[in-house]
Amino acid sequence: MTRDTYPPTRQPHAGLHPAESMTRVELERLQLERLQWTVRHAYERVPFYTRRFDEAGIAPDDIRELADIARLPFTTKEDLRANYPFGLCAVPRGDLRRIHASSGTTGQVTVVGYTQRDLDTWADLVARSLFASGVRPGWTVHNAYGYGLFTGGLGAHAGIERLGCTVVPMSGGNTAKQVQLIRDFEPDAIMCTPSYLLTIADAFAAAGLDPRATSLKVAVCGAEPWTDAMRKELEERLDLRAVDIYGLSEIMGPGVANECVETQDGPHVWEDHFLPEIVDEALTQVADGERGELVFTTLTREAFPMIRYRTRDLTSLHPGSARPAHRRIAKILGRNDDMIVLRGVNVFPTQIEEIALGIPELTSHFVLELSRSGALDELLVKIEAGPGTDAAAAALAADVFRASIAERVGARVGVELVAGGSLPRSEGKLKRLYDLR
Ligand code: DLL
Repeated sequence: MTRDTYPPTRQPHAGLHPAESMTRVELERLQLERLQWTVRHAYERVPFYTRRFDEAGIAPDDIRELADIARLPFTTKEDLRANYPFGLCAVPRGDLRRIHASSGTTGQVTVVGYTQRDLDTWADLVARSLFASGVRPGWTVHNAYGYGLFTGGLGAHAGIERLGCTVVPMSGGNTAKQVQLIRDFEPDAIMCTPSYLLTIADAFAAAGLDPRATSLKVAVCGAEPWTDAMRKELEERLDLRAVDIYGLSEIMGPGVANECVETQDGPHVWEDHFLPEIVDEALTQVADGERGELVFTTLTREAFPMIRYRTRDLTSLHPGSARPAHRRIAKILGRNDDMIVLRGVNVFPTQIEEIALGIPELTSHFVLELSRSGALDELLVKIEAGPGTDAAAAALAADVFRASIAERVGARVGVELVAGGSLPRSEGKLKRLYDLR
């Protein structure tokens, strides 16, 4: 079974897809058609959804308007694990053209599969995301997202080609070679995690090279939470525009949402393919502008349709700006499973990052160590001071850092200055939190 509604044209090499300039009313009409298709497709093809919908007493014909989505049951990461590997697949195995997997924190991977049409849509949406980022056909794009089961490398790769650019399929790691090839091939844009871009900038500096003197004009960064303070740091250190790309394997991979370079005000969700909602802790939908957990329903996925998938990412929805019909998500605060609850206060690594980058003597190289003393949890922030900062200035900065965290986050934490270069450097997704309890 294929979708009955499909984009009228492929994403053009230059310029906008018709769906990007629709009115909100036109977009919602398309969303409703596609939601009805998806719900029926999932219900008829995936026993898990048949059972879930039957239990909830809802049938595909009950979806008459977009608001009816609130009657559908949620899908969670645990559901994906329980149906590992192909229980949620809605097409015959032979129709899958590719499989990706995301490594869960508990070790068990979750699997996603794509039909040819799913892969085409994905390439189109990454091309759309790159165009929104300011990348143009004919450019060379250095792709330092990891290749393999992770969706970052191959997902970005197909979109770079689809836009009509030259891809350098570098993958992650091997930082000295990244530096060398950026110098030799003179790419116009780079795709990698924000923390890895920082590692690359450090490697330029360590080699006595000016990171501001590269050919790079745009960095398309995502796959992990990062703050506007980090954006500023990257833009200043590398003299480029850093744009936010968001996505997750369960929904597609990179390119579910992307920021526009002209506004840099949070990723636009490509709502012709994904229907976003924000829910509170009671799993009730909240209004646009309010923060909660981001939930996605895929609207065109053939192989692995996802109904109300709970991402665990905390953010809020806002009206579209540079693409008026497509709502934006605010920068992700963090995942609710990355949240540290310290004596009743919620702490996110992004809050610490923002504060650290506001103190000139400190760097964004820090880790969080959670330990237990008696009945109480304690958080220690280990951080590197900037190169050339003398001991007295660094100690003073550490005091300011501790006090700012107490004031702005409301949490009492320990701060320990560690030697420059002693903390692990990112080669992809950065691990900030070490739970020693
Ligand atoms: O990280 C897909 C991706 C690759 C996105 C390359 C962007 C660029 P997963 O490995 O399944 O997929 O991890 C998805 O990463 O739920 C968020 O918690 C986080 N994440 C992804 N993009 C962003 C972003 C890829 N721009 C999980 N800002 C998501 C904040 C992000 N967090």
